[in-house]
This record gives sequence, structure tokens and C-alpha cells, in this order.
Amino acid sequence: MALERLGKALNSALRKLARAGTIDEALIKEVVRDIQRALIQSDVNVRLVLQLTRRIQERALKEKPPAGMSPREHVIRIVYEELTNLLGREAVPLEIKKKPTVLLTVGIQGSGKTTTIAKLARYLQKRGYKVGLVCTDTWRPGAYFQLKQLVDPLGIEVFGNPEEKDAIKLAKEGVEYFKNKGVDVIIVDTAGRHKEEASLIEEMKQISSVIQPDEVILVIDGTIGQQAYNQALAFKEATPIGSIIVTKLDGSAKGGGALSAVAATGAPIKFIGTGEKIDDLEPFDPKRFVSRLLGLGDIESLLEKFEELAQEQEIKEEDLEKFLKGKFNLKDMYAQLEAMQKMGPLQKVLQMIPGLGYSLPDEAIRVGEEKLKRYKVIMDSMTEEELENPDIINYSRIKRIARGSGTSTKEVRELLAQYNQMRKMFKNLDKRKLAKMAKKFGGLGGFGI
Ligand SMILES: Nc1nc2c(ncn2[C@@H]2O[C@H](COP(=O)(O)OP(=O)(O)OP(=O)(O)O)[C@@H](O)[C@H]2O)c(=O)[nH]1
Ligand SMILES: [Mg+2]
Repeated sequence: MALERLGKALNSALRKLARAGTIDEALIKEVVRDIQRALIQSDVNVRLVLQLTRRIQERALKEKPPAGMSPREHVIRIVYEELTNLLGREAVPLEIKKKPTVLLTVGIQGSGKTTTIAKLARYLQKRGYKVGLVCTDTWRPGAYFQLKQLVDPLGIEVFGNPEEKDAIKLAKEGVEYFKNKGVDVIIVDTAGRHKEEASLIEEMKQISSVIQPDEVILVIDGTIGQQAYNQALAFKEATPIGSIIVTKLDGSAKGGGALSAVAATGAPIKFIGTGEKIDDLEPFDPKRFVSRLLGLGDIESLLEKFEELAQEQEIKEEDLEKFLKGKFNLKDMYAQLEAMQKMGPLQKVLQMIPGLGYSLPDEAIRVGEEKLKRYKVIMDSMTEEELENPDIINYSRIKRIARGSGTSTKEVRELLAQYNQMRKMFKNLDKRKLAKMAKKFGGLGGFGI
């Protein structure tokens, strides 16, 4: 999970509040210091950290908790609010307001522009937009083919010419080309490699003035440290940055540097990249991000992801409802397990469930994923009737299924137990209640408060 270390450090700072008998000035100062350390270790711009923690401390010491909120909830809420403010408070979605909308991506070498463009094209295509991509990278050998290879399977066209050395010309011709083709969105990829940074920035300026993009997207590598802040400033001076995409927030990214770029440019983060695959792009919502970071759980984005998958796999709305209400049979479970696997590592999914937070040990999750595979093997040996109506599975059927799938009766029973548990769990998950809970941060369930 992205920013895992920062999340853990912040979470343990806040846990101190949950554990303490009383909340006094000394404790607040200690927690604020912990938060400070956690942010600086994650490469958040130092000046920003000092501003932020000063505000947290001031508010925590001065403001009285509103009625119905305990002092500890109050402090946690302040931390949450201030972190959210740092990231822009409200989600700002990418909007396609006119046809064609021209997007220009900029960023230094290797930040992930080309990969991100392919992901973004896919994201927009899924939402029904016709997308055209323009490669203006005349520096990196194979840049055009890299992009083409990524989107060819999706049937998305790339305009480019590996022989051409004039990036400005390519940008102009490419945008013209797709305008004539009547696409909805044109995304322009630019070079990150250059003789020197100054000439890279100059090329950006010229491309921008020739194609007049509706939005310039700065792509920032989530793994870079403190220099992110200045890098973002340099780009901002060249061309007005409309939004930011932070990449590589999977794995070992500290992320703080890139997040500081928001403050440097004043532009909102619209997406984050969470892997190398084409679907590893998530719309960014500061509130959700921070509650996830703090381990407050994030059921909303889980639901959103289900919804998106439902669309993608043409699972009908009723199916989703059925699933959430727990009225589902083994076939549904099978489909859902598959869907979950598609959603990415179980870890990612589990992290979005309130209360689970970081409390699940890594081993448990890995076992979980292994088990899913076994379950599928077992279900392949069940009859249609059994899958539809698992209640009929008696002992002799269990024996047959175990034999057929090369597993044991113990494992088959385990699967049935899991099914019953899942059925129960999802029955208890009421969509509306969850949304409400997410708003209230699950009563801060992750902290046991
Ligand atoms: N793990 C991970 N890797 C990513 C992500 N986004 C991009 N990458 C990887 O980062 C590397 C560089 O990505 P590119 O898209 O080629 O970067 P670029 O900015 O176009 O690079 P230049 O064209 O040289 O400026 C590739 O190996 C990508 O697979 C991400 O969100 N997560
Ligand atoms: Mg590139």
C-alpha cells in the first residue's frame, strides 16, 4: 500500500491519544512531535511540516471539542483536517468539458508520464470517451513505440513519428490530426529526457503555447524526496499547472515529497498511480486519502471500486446489491473472489475496510490470497446446483467435491464456512449505513475509540 510507513507512523502517533488516560498539553505536544517526525521522514517539505504541525498544536490546545466529541476524537479530527487541507481539501475530478479537450502532460525523466497517459486513456475510454494520444518525445529512443505498445490492445490511436526531431511540430500536427478525427480527448506526451533541464522547460513552454492545452498535468514520481517541491515550482513557472498526478505510490514510496508538490503549485492532485499495470490509476480524494493514511478505513472507495468493476464486467446493479446484502450463493462468491483478485492484492482491498486498518499481519493476507486460489479449485468441482444452492452440500457431497478437486474435506468445509461468514458479513454491510459511517470515520473504529 502506498505510503505505508507514513501511515503506520501517523497511526501509532494517534494511538497514543487513544491509549492515554487524559489528554493534556504534554501529550498533545508529544503527538505533534511524532507527527512532525513521521512527515519529515516521508520527505514532506520541511517548511510545510512545520507550518502544519504548528497549526495542529495551536488548534488542539485552544479549540474546545464540540458537543458530543471526546477530546481525543477532537484532536484526531484536527490532524485529519489539517492533513486534508494540505492536500487540497476537496477532490477535484478530471472534467472533460469540451470536445476535444486537450491535455498536456509534463514531468521529468522517468516520472511516469508515458505510463500514466496510457492509464488515463484507458480510464477515459472506460467512461465512454474517444481518446487520441500524441507522442512528442523526440529524445527517448522508442518513446513512440512504448506508448503504442501500451494502448494498441485497447484500440487507442497514437500519433507520432520516430523519425521526426521537431517536438513542437509533432505536437501541432498531432493535435490537428485528432481534432479532424473528432476525438473527445487528446493527450499529449512529452519528453522527460533532455540535454538539460532548462531546454526541457523551454520545449514545454513552446509546446504549450502552440497547442493551447485545456489542462497541463504535472506527473510527479512518488518516490522522489525533498527535491519534488522545487521541481514542481520550476514547471509551474514555465506553464500553468492545472493538476497533478503522483505516480508510484505503491511499493516503497515515501510519497511525502510528491505530496508537497501540491503546495508548491497550488494545483490539485487528480489521480495517483499505484502500480505498473494499465488499471493502476485511482482518482484522488484528499479526504479519503488521509483517512486511509491515518488508518481510519475507507469504505467509500471500496464501494466505488465495486461499482466500477460492476460496470466493467457488466455485473448488474442488482448483483451488486445482492452482494452487499449478502443474498448471494457460491457462484456469486466465486465471481466476487475473482473480482477482488482483479481489484488488486487483497491487501489493497482490505485496507479500505474500516477498522481493519493496519491491524492485519502480512502473513494473514498472503495466506488469504493463496486460499482464494484453493477455493476456486474447489468450486470448479462443484455442480451448478451446488453452486447455486450451497445449502444442499451434505457430507457425501463434500467428500465427492474434495476428491474431485484433489483437496481435502477439511478444505471444502472451510470454504463453506467462509461462504457463510461472507454471506453474514455482507448482510450486515448496509450501503447507506456505510456511507454514513465513512462520513463519521466509523466512530474512529480503527483506534478502538
Ligand atoms: N510501480 C509503479 N511503476 C510505475 C508507475 N508509473 C510508472 N511506473 C514505471 O516507471 C517507469 C518510467 O515510466 P515512464 O512512463 O516511461 O516514464 P516517463 O516519464 O514517460 O519517462 P521519460 O519518457 O523518460 O521522461 C516505468 O518502468 C513504469 O513502468 C506506478 O504508478 N507504479
Ligand atoms: Mg515517456
